[in-house]
Amino acid sequence: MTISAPRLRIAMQKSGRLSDDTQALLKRCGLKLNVTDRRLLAHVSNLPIDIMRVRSSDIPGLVMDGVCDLGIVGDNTLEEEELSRALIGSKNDYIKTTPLNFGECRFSIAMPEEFEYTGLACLDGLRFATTYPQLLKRFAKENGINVEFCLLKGSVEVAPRVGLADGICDLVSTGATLEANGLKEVAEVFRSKASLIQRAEPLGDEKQDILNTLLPRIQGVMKAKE
Ligand code: PRT
Repeated sequence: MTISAPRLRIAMQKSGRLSDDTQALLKRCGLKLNVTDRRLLAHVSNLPIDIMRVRSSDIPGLVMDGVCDLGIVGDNTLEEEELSRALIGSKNDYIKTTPLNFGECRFSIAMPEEFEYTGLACLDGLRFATTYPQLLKRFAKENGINVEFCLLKGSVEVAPRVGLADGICDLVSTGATLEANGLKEVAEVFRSKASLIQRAEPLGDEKQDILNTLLPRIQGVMKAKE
């Protein structure tokens, strides 16, 4: 029986806002990978690395549970999962190996344009539609206000207009989506960008050697982009 050498497994978003930048980063690091839409586990041909292509929201859990050695994910998704798992006592540790310079956005509270915003206190008792309730709850607690939330996985900006919520708390980059939906940003809750994360348990010598080859390349690409 032949025992194959360990391969470093990296989780990345299959399709969405982080997938093109992640794929470009890996290619600029010299990884030869053949990504086709149907192949969810792509082999890198010139290094012992496999790329697992999944939903962004699954990446923190896959790394925290040790299914993947590394993951590239937005800090918003990462911290939401960390807080959610803490609530139910699930394993939620990881190492943030390096921040990456793409996927920048802010997680902000936005209210209808006609709302008279006078400070965080005026949001007390209101209801917000959001995809990241734990991040919002943490912010509310830190600022001494009580908020209610309703969970929406997409089209969050429509919630106030249809009477589902008083306001929203969502990711913003240009602000164009808020404007198009009659909303204004009133408070920034969290600043996010993509990060490379690593499972908390030691990788073992062979996988650590692969990471030691990969990491300086990632940092070099990031530096060149600055
Ligand atoms: O579906 P999956 O589980 O893979 O993840 P996802 O639903 O989070 O996917 P995706 O592709 O929408 O976002 C992936 C990650 O990209 C997010 O978790 C963030 O870390 C990052 N990112 C950066 C953003 C944005 N910018 C962003 N603007 N994610 C979403 N948006 C959306 C926002 O929700 C809003 O609807 O873009 C709209 C606002 O954009 P502007 O430019 O009009 O302000």
